[in-house]
Amino acid sequence: VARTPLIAGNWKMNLDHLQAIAFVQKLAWSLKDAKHSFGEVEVAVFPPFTDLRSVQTLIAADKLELVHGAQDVSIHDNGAYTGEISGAFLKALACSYVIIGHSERRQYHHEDDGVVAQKTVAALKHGVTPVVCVGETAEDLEAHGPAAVPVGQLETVLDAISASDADAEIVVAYEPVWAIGSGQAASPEQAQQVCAALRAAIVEKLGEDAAARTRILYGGSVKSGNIAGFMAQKDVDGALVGGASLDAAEFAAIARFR
Ligand code: G2H
Repeated sequence: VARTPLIAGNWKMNLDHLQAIAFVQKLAWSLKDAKHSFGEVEVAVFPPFTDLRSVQTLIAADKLELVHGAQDVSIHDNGAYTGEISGAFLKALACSYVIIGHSERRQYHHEDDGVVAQKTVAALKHGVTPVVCVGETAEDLEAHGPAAVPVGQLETVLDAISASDADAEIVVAYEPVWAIGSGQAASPEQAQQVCAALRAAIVEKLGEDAAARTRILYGGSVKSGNIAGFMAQKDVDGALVGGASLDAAEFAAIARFR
């Protein structure tokens, strides 16, 4: 199965809606001289919630070769949940994707594997593809080795998908917590080892076909200087980029990884 690579820019809590418009215009310009065309590589941006309508409108009006997604979703559909944003709202804003279970949400908002699984099912229910983040801390790595913790995190999500009648297309992002924003990326071989273990877990829980279709991204201090090494790995199908996605020329260079 040929999996379309996905280069995803997680803006985190950066750029307001006016800055977002200027940034996306600059990014679209920077991507114009990409060596490969949209379709061969999918490029996605993940702005804050307050930017989504502006980014959606700009992408549609200028027919930009970009898609957009959100950084989180509620487990609920609607109702008295102050501050929450439902999958239905994201779908209405034409979000293709939503990041779920980023380590910053796990750390600062105490999201555990159960909540991450519920959010994944909620996104699928509303037709927004979840980008499910998993990864080990430095302490996990020391205590359990490289793959045990991320595989365990993913298994909880896969069990919830199996138990629901949701359509099963997900994207998985392997983000070792020790590599996030640290400038110290995993090696391509380390990333491949864990991504292969994650794919094996998908084979076991959802079957060969689902595993062959599922894109698995590496995230954690990705930049234009190290992207090629990750993309050369058999089980790495793209990248979730944080800091480097806030520089349009640099992010476009990452999307031109070949
Ligand atoms: C990990 C990553 C993007 P960065 O959080 O999700 O950020 O590329 O800055 O390490």
